[in-house]
Amino acid sequence: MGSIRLICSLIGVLVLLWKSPGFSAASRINVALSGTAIQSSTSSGGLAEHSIDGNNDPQWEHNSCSCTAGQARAWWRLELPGVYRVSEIEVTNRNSNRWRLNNVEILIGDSLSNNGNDNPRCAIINDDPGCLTQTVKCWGMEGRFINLYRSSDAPESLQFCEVKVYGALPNCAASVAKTKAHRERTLASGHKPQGA
Ligand SMILES: [Ca+2]
Repeated sequence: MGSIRLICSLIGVLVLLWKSPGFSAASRINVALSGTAIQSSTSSGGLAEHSIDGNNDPQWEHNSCSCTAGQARAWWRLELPGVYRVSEIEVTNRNSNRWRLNNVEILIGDSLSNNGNDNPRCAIINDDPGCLTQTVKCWGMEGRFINLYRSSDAPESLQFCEVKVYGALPNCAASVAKTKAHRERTLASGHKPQGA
């Protein structure tokens, strides 16, 4: 129990830091790095895990992009080590054949029904001509599984080079908030809080 409380406390501190002014995006934790990735099929050596290797390199030949076969309803799925409250997801496209990222849905949830492709949708993305890496806000949607999915029946390869996920374990965040509220009530009542 002690170690769980310590982990929750550390995550709570990170959440508070995250919300504090001046806390840069670069210092946030990309939780995708601790997950595992699979996809509907693999083509040309484009392994699913290439898109969670921490490398944004958009050049296909550098072996850091994932790629399915040309197929209808292609999907890629990230499994996180727990249920996370997801604030933002960054997706880095390839620097060629960029249109293949068009009409790709980002789904978040706990169900594996239809390979996770029935989970609630955070966004539909398209290639952004202005930048290879784009950020979508998911506003605290919760889930263990994050899918990138093209619902079209047209056979097409699903390709991209990196997916970064920013969020927190909701149970720990709730625990930290509950502890803080208890301490404030205790202080307001004039009693010295335990452990103070
Ligand atoms: Ca990569």
